[in-house]
Parts: sequence; C-alpha cells; structure tokens
Amino acid sequence: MDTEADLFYRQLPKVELHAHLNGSVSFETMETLMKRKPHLNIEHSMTAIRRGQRRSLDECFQVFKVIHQLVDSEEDILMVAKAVIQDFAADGVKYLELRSTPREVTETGLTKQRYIETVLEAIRQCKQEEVDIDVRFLVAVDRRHGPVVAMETVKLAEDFLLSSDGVVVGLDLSGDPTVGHGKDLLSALENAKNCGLKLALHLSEVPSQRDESELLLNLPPDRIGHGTFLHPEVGGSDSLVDKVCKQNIPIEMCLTSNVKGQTVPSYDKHHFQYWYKRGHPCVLCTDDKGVFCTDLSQEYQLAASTFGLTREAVWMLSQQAIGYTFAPEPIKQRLEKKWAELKQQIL
Ligand code: 6MZ
Repeated sequence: MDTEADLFYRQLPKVELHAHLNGSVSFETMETLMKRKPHLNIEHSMTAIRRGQRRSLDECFQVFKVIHQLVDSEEDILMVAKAVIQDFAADGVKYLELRSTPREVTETGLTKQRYIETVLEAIRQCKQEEVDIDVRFLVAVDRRHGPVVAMETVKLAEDFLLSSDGVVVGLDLSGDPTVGHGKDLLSALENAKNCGLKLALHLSEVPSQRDESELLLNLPPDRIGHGTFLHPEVGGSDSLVDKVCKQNIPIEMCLTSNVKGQTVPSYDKHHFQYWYKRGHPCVLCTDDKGVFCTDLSQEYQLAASTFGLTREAVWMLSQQAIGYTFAPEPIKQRLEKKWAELKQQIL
C-alpha cells in the first residue's frame, strides 16, 4: 500500500516535458506486444533496466532497437501511445509533451506520415475518452540519421504544426549523443525554428558534446534535454553556463535515466543540484519511464529525498513547469487554475 509520502507525490499534479514514446512503454503493454510477436523471442530483460541495474548509454540504445522491433505497425503505435498517455494520467500528470521519431517500416506499410497521424489519433481518442490530461506532441529528429533525414523530418513537422490543431508544437533532437555532430543538423534546426516549431534539444548528454552545445545554444533552443555536462565542474565551461543562464533556457532533468545510463555516478551527484541552487528553471522528467522502470511521481520523490526539498518546494517545482511548456497561453492559464484548486486539497 502507498505510504502517506508516496500518496503526496502521486496526488501532486505534474507536468511531463521529456518523454520518448517508445521508451515509455510499461511492463504490461510490453507483455501484450511480446505476445503479439512471439517469433521475435524478446524478453523483459531486453526492454527494461530494473531496480539496481545499470547499463552503458550504448547498451540503452540497443534497448530501443529491440523495442522498435516490437512496435512496428500503426496498430502497435496506436495501442502503445494510448497506453502511455493513460499511464501518465494515472500517475497524476495533467500536461504531457510526448516526443517520438517517425519511422517507416516497409513490411507493415508504415510511413512516417502515418506514424505521426497515428500518434495524433491516439491523443484524439484519449481526449474523446476524457482521460484527464492535456497532450501535445514533439516530432523527434534522430541525430544518427544525418542532415537529409533531419530536413525531411522538419518539413513533416512543419506540415503538422499547421494542420494538427495545436497538438504538434515542436521538434526534439535526440538519439545516440556519441554519433554525428550538431553542426550538420544546424540548417534543419534553423528551418524548424523559423517556421514556428519550438525546439527541445538534447544537449551535452555526454562530455564530448561541448563544441556542439556552444553552437546549438546560439539558435537558441527553447528547452534543453539533460544538459549533464554543461557546467565547468564536469568538463563543460563558463561560457556554456553563461549562454544557458542569460537566455534563461529551462533544462529537462531525468534523474533515474541518467543514473541508470551511467552518465551521472549517483543521485546525489546529479546536476539538478547545480542548476536548482542557482534558481535556474529546472523541470523533472522521466525520459523513458518504461526502459528505466520509473514514473514521474518517483522522480519527484527521489529529487526531494536526495536534495532535501520541502513539500512546498516540490509543489513550486511542479507548478513552475507550467511556464516551460510549449502550450499556448490560455492552456497555461487553465493549468495554473487547476494547480491553484488542487493546492488546497493536497499541500
Ligand atoms: C537520447 C534518447 C534517449 O522516438 O522511438 N531517446 N535519445 N538520449 C536518451 N537518453 C537515454 N532516450 C530515448 O523513442 C525512442 C528513441 O528516443 C531517443 C532515441 O532516439 C530512441 O531511439 P521513439 O518514440
């Protein structure tokens, strides 16, 4: 049974801004997918990193390859996206920005266009079924695929920005940070920005990305994913910190993901501490709740216990995240109202 402390974090209304669709698939949904495709011989140990386990970042990226084998048709995507949205809602997330890399799969007839349309259909169905969560979508560019694909993806994202009734709000840059260089993707990212897509970029997830971050921070991005190695203590630089601070760019922080993926040695060494102490905009996120076996309530609880945050501070953290969303102003106001109403009951 939940303790009183657990209950507080579950009831806390939350904003999730960094969630990769295929990394967020729950154990139960995985089970269904594995039963659908028994010939693949995929087991849970290949799709999730359990409590106490750690992997290298490279091994984490192998996990996504396995999951992609399991999720390769419109039918799979619809099921997975609906289930992920419902999971987040059940965890008390009131606003979610989901991100995913559109894929084409010849064998199942899946195209990138249909991929996005199917995710949007899942969002529409959840809304129709009155799931208590507002969901927006970021189209993801996988850096591994290079500049040509990045440009095509931006074009696709631009089309949906215009046609999705405000559901597609931005572009994510993600994928294995040890592959490729951001300079090759700069033109695509500039195009995205110029057409009104908000930019959420994975930056300095590994130490070797310093020059790339210098360059991409000039865009500037609207939010930073991870930013683990931006500050000088871990091999970043004052110039990077200055750019982030001067432009007040919110950072999406994923504690469990970074510890399990071993880019951060332990929870108490997480860079959340560095940025939070400076009063910089930080938002707690899950990254890949399925792969890393976590949820957003746990992430808040972990941050609170590791860094000694009071409940009032935890509340502020979740409320301030509303300001870092890519939602239009009236939606932000609606969320603020919801938080104000719930505060009486929960805090
Ligand atoms: C960078 C990550 C990531 O797009 O198929 N992804 N990229 N760093 C991370 N830290 C662990 N976690 C996930 O979801 C899976 C994809 O999201 C990106 C990778 O490109 C991965 O293939 P989608 O829904």
